Amino acid sequence: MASVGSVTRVLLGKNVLNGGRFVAASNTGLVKFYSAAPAYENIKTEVVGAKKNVGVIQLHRPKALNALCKPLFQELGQAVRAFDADDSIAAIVLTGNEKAFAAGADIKEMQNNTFSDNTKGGFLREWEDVSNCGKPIIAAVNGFALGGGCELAMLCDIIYAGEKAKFGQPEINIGTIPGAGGTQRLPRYVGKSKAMEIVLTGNFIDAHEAEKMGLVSRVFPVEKLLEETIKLAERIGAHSPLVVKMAKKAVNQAYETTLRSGLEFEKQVFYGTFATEDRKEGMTAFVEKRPPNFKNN
Ligand code: CO8
Repeated sequence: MASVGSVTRVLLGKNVLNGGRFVAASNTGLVKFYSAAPAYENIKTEVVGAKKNVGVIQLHRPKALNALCKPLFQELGQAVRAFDADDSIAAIVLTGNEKAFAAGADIKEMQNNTFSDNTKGGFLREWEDVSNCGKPIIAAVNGFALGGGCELAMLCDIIYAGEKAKFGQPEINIGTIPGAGGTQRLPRYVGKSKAMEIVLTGNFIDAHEAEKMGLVSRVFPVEKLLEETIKLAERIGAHSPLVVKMAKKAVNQAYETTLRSGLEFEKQVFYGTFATEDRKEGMTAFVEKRPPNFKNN
């Protein structure tokens, strides 16, 4: 897979990523400069796209195949919250590298944990930051997405995969079970029989199988994945950010409730769009045969 930096070179003509800080790109004028951006150690962040409205987060512990240690998750949560709060960001892309999206929770870190450590300390509580994000998050998965890595991809709203991606819930091999949604989200994506097979055997599935099962929405050549995912984020970013958030909430409700109450929720959110300026602008623009000018209002 092309790195975040090389895709940025393609998109912006210059690599500006510098250890998690945005550095001034003197003659592009295209890159946002965060003077107080935190210096992350386990992730990299970058703002890309023609409108500088896509936040990219790259998991960056390559030697450990992006194993999801606590400091990584704390940084990931911080970066997601920052992009979520930034009005100029329309959508977030979460990616890893060619070998691994993430090979799971950090086994070395949790090896000696006890039940009471996990319970008292709320082990990996930081994971909730990703699912609490109001903006769309798209996972661009190349290489291994295993255990917590597969669960992290499933926390995202859309999964795109490179053709060499491998998904799995291999926790059973190390005497435990998935703990961040693998037994709950996976059956909702792929159905009970396939989810059982994946969880009980620990077998990996490849990108094309994952697409056939509905876990992944599209598969791309490895080197095209990040570029295509950023394009998708930009496509979403052309719409009203407010209405995108409402749509995301409504779709997510389908996973939380019965059909009857989900339909009621949807209707209320649909009615709610009529309280927005952006709904008015969207329909007016359609009638006037011009592109809409959404204001996030
Ligand atoms: N944790 C820690 N280190 C890891 C992990 C991991 N999950 N995966 C890989 N590594 C490290 C290896 O130890 C190795 O380090 P070193 O060079 O220091 O020995 C390095 O990454 C490279 O790995 P390999 O040499 O093993 O690479 P291979 O290409 O031979 O194999 C595999 C790649 C198949 C991905 C293999 O590394 C593997 O099986 N990894 C473990 C996969 C796994 O079991 N994942 C599930 C972990 S448990 C989990 O995710 C539970 C989540 C629950 C969340 C709960 C929230 C509340």
